[in-house]
Amino acid sequence: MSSAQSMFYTNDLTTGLISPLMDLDFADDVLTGLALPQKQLHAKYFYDQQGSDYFDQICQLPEYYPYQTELNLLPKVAKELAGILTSDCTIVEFGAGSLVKIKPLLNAINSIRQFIPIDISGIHLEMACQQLQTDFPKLAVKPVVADFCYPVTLPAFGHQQKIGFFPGSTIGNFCPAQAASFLENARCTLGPDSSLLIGVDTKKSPVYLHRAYNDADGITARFNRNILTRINRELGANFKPENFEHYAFYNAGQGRVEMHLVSTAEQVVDVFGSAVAFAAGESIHTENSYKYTPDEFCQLARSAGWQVERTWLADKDLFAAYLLRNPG
Ligand code: AVJ
Repeated sequence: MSSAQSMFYTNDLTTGLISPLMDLDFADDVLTGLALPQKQLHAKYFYDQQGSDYFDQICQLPEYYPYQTELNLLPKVAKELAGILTSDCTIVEFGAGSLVKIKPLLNAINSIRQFIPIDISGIHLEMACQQLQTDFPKLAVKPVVADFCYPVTLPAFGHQQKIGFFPGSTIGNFCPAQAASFLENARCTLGPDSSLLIGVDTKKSPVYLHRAYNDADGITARFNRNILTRINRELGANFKPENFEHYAFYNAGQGRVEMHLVSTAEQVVDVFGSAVAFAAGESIHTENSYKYTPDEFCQLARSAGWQVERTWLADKDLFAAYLLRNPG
């Protein structure tokens, strides 16, 4: 799969970015997902430019606790890491987004020489990198536009110590088996003696979770529906986003928040030349957001060959950060 994907990517030597030429994977994934008995779309497709902007707005919502909770925890984590990471090092961030969470680490850890942010949203990443470079002029910033669901080829590291950084509970978008294979891939990408600092949302009251994914201003609903607008624009579909309702709930059996778009009427949508029929009340499953108790997450990390060095729990156990170490 990784070789098929790399066919559509090219190295842009002027910016150092790797950018997609044409997204046939997207068309293929959408048509395959909409043909399943439970229609589904992969959550990574939320993040076009508009979707990345909506996500930034979600992070400012009082209901969406994971963002601010993790951000408040990071200075403490960074201070402890500064004591461990004493030789020159490279940080690789998976799903780097707006590059806010790397700042507490850069402020506290003087030995970081190089920063490699990986994100699927190219323009968003490029703009964030320009800002970061202004704030940290001596840091070598080497952005990579890529889908980290596949193994990613990184720019040369040199012989520096390597640290992966995967904040935001983005790992929650993967089902546990995919999360384990992501962790294994990351371990291979980062190599022997590397570490991974990862932020993971905890299990908690379903009422609290429900509020976080059903904000009063309806920003999460807009974020959810934007995936249809994107499919219309990029794949020539004719979804009417207003004919789909945002529906998010905690599925306790699976330990995940699910987001769906529910068709408010019987309708047929043209997608890339295919007629996709919806019954009234039928849904498209657009996202899973798995939550892990510390025990569950430590077990998952160990199953992927990592040692758990340190666990930090935020206020009221609302969020967790883990420092993993690759022994091999
Ligand atoms: C960025 C995947 C961690 O699952 O909480 C926010 C995305 N979805 N509100 C999450 C999201 C709805 C978020 N992640």
